[in-house]
Amino acid sequence: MTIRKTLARLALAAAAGALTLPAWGEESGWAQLNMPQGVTDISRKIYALHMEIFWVCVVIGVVVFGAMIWSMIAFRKSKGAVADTTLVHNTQVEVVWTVIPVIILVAMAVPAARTLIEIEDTTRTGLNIKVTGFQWGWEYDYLDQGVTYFSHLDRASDAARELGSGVDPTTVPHYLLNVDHPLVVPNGVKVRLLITGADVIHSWWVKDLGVKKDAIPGFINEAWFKVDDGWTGLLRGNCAELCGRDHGFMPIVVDVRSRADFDTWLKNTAAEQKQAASPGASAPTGPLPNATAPAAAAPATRAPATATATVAAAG
Ligand SMILES: [Cu+2]
Repeated sequence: MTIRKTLARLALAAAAGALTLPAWGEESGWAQLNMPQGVTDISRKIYALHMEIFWVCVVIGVVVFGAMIWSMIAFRKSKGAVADTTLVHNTQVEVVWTVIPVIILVAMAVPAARTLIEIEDTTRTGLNIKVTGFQWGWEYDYLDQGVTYFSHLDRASDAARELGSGVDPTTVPHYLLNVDHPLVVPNGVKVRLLITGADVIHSWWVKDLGVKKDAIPGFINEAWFKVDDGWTGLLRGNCAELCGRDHGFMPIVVDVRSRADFDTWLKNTAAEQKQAASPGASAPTGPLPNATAPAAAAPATRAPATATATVAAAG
């Protein structure tokens, strides 16, 4: 009786907990259970494939388990059922149950292969960015513009995650999902990523872009995305390869801007970095070139203070 009471109480508590779950990311409710549709043509094609195959699985599951359960109940021994052997080694039946799965597999493979080929097509890109994963953060290198900077977990999350910090993580906006310097990209432009690792294997994963690629030391993996024309905003992602102690503390933020905004940002950042690197510039640990800029613009426009110092501090 007491066990039953305890179980009932636990079930009630679990139900109450499920109803009051905090919102995670942009999605809420049932959308959290499914993969997102994303903001690129490819991410929507991946979603469509996922749904198509999901429904194929549902139909097969219902038909197979339905027939199985019905047979077990309707033709049980206690009802006096006798095994029917007409289907054993029946050529017609064997042809049918071979041909139907082949048709289903081909119907799934054709659109999947088409999308895969498109995902691998990294030609005709408008912007090339090298992405290097390291313990623990990301380095973004705009190859043709000479802009390079490091992206780390934001300070608020970093402070709250310390043992005994006294900070309630639920009070930190986008806890463990925010960075100091997001990857800034324009919309409507095909962006090619050259992904590699500096120490161990990481994986650059932003679900809304439909990109998840391993960052392997000594190898360069390619990926690309083209955010819908006119879409602006922040996208969040994570390292998707268990890479060590702080694997959970190297999020990814992608700041998608209009073409004009992006060009301005790139020009300013390139100028700031050039100035910081020139002889006679202030010491690397000094204030950032545009530290007085409005707070709203700060995260993306700040030049990376010097990467080596920051990386060393992070380890
Ligand atoms: Cu990692």
